[in-house]
Amino acid sequence: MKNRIALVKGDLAKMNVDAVVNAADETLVVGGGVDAAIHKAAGPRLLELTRSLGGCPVGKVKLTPGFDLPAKHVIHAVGPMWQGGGHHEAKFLANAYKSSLLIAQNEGFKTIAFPCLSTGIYKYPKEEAAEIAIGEVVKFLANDKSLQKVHFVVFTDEDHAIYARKLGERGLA
Ligand code: AR6
Repeated sequence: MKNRIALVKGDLAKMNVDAVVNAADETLVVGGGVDAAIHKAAGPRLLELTRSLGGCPVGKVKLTPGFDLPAKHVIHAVGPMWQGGGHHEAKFLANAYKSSLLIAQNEGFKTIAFPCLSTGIYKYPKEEAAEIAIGEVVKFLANDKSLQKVHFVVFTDEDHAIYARKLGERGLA
């Protein structure tokens, strides 16, 4: 398990993997944060395509090519907006990770990179979100033989510290 999980601090849009997961919103039309970085690096063909997809519900994903990104594909995952915790946010966030992993498995992808879904503009508490992210990936990898590497790509020192500690506690760092 340990060698199938990596913690990276940096820009998700620079990851050379089969798929990067984008923190999208339900419209799939360009926003801020990591979504903006992905669209900037992927070029205008990505926005042209995502505009035509009819959106995506919270907790679900849609797959596109990566266009000008180093990544071959983008899995557009819609995480929940934090509303205090009583609106099934944890379930929706877990579903966004699960749906991303499932589509990667179905497509035969070997490598995937996640940002910290929902923890920026959507304000999901970072600790709780990291627990869900790591928990879902570990659960999935335990029953999967196809994915070789899951990268957690963190952008801030704070997220790096949270993930390093949580992975360390599980013997995965
Ligand atoms: N590489 C990796 N991580 C990044 C990057 C980057 N280039 N830029 C930001 N992050 P956010 P959300 C981190 O706000 O909270 C968009 O407008 C950031 O530090 O991108 O799910 C969508 O269209 C944070 O840890 O996504 C939606 O409307 C994480 O990425 C909305 O934002 C997620 O922050 C989604 O909000």
